[in-house]
Amino acid sequence: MSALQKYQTELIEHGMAVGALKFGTFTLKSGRSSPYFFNAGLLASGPVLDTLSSAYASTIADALKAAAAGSPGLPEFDVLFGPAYKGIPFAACTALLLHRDHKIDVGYAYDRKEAKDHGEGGVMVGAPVKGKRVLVLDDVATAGTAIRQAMDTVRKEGGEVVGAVLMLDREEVGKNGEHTIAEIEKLVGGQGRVPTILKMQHLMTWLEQNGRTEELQSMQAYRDQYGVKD
Ligand code: OMP
Repeated sequence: MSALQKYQTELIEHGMAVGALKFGTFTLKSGRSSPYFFNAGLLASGPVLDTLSSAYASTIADALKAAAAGSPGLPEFDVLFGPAYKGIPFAACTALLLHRDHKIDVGYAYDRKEAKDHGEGGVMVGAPVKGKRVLVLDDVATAGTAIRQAMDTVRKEGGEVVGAVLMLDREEVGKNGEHTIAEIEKLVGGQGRVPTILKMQHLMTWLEQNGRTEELQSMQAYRDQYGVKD
């Protein structure tokens, strides 16, 4: 079991308190029946947004430092892209905190779900991504469909996706049996380019620390079926 950082415990406990992180039985977009679900859309108050955006910003800053020191990590980028709708406030707040707390200055952008045919037109709003190095920010990755879609949106607009940052890596395998995050890393240039705040194993550590044995057992059974091999 992996140790929990303070910001990881905070995010888990805030998530539980507002009903964003739930244990039970849930059908996922991929059709899998899961013993837990993390709905980032419910992380919707000032304090919770602070916890989440601070965690995104620290995760990005650490990954940039790692790469600068020659370890797997994130290369420098120009624009943070948060896909509509949930990604929009998260990208905006994270760009703010990268500036305020880490002295990292980047633009932020997001898309519209429906393209506009008048005014400024197009699907993109915010900092232009054309010809820019873009970091995609998203909430959860299971089979990788959502994150791939976000990457396609940026590429169609002429941006170069150099990495992605996620709130939760559910540590599942995709259709070809490979860890979803490893597949995405390959698409954006290699290991270390998709840092995540939380992994499924962190949720399991938290359940263990809190004596929630039944839920932990369901998590382990699910992981044995759909998860990466430990
Ligand atoms: P993939 O597109 O399969 O990677 O699943 C990720 C998406 O599923 C997210 O963007 C959410 O829309 C949704 N989701 C969650 O929000 N939380 C979860 O815990 C699990 C899922 C999911 O359906 O897999």
